[in-house]
Amino acid sequence: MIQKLDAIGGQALRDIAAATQLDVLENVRISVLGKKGALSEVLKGLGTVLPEERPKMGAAANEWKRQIEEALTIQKDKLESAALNIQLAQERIDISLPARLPHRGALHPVTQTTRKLLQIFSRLGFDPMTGPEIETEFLNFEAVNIPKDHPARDMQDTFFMGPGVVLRTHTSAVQMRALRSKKWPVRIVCPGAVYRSDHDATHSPMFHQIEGLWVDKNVKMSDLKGTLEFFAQEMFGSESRIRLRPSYFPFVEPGAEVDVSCFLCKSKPVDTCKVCKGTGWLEILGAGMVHPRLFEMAGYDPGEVSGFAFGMGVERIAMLLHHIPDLRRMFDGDSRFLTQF
Ligand code: FA5
Repeated sequence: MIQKLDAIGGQALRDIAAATQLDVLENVRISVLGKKGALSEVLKGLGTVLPEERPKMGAAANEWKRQIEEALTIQKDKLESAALNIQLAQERIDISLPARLPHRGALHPVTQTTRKLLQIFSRLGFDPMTGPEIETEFLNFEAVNIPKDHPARDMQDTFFMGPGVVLRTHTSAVQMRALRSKKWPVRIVCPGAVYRSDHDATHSPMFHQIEGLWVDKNVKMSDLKGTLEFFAQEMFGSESRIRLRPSYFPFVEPGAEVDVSCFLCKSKPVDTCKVCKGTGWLEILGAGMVHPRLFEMAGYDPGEVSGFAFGMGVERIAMLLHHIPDLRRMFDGDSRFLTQF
């Protein structure tokens, strides 16, 4: 039996030393020390050995077991550290390579333009105020003097969300919210998205407006003109002029469409000007003196206060500033277009 143990032990040590892979080493361990391994089988046979021989046999078997386990541990450590060295060599990082810069986003031209507009008006004391994009039909229309059968409703093709609820068609809806919730004086600018069933190179079904409203004692048309002149010069350059053309909006009286002098061809309009098409003027907003009906509906006394309001399209202003020919590009999400701003 001793010879058998020596043969098994000797062979196991040679197999362990020859193993170059961890799985091969594990197979050697199982074939010798596993439940049905060669050494385990011999130990199971100890019962058949003469009682006086048994301690000697047992001690010899345990000694081989110890030697084999020790050899397995040493070989395993050796193979593992060799595998680790190979892995480290393969995964070596070249720290001298230049870093890949993260892709940085930028503010959308509409956001940039809105922020600039709010900044300009804040210097004249206008505070920002917002209202909901899903608005009651009442505040979007009736409250700003556009009753149900009024032809002006056709001017703005409306998206209805349900009975009496619309996607607001203009930020003028915020005017009545302001008048109802505040006591005069009121001096606010209201930025936000508005929606109309409209779609071509200069019209988008969703676009942004900024509404301005100033209500106080003795606010005059000349205050409106001065305010808009300041805005035009800050936005388009100090040489900019504005002109008011009579126009109709149900919520103002009198009402005007406001043009700004073309900042590209300046005072000498040229037929080829891409921006103003040779007219020398660009239409940028609607404005006027707040209609007395609105004051009455909000519980103000039109004999005591007066005010002006204006509303402009943010995309149109961004298009003019950056010479963007098609408004729809702003909402395509094409980063080649957006990264130019
Ligand atoms: C209005 O919406 C009025 N509420 C403005 C107003 C406010 C007048 C206060 C008087 C007093 P209008 O429909 O013209 O008016 O729109 C105002 C601006 O929004 C336009 O000058 C234009 O710049 C922009 N606009 C209108 N429709 C679109 C559209 N579909 N896409 C992009 N911009 C548009």
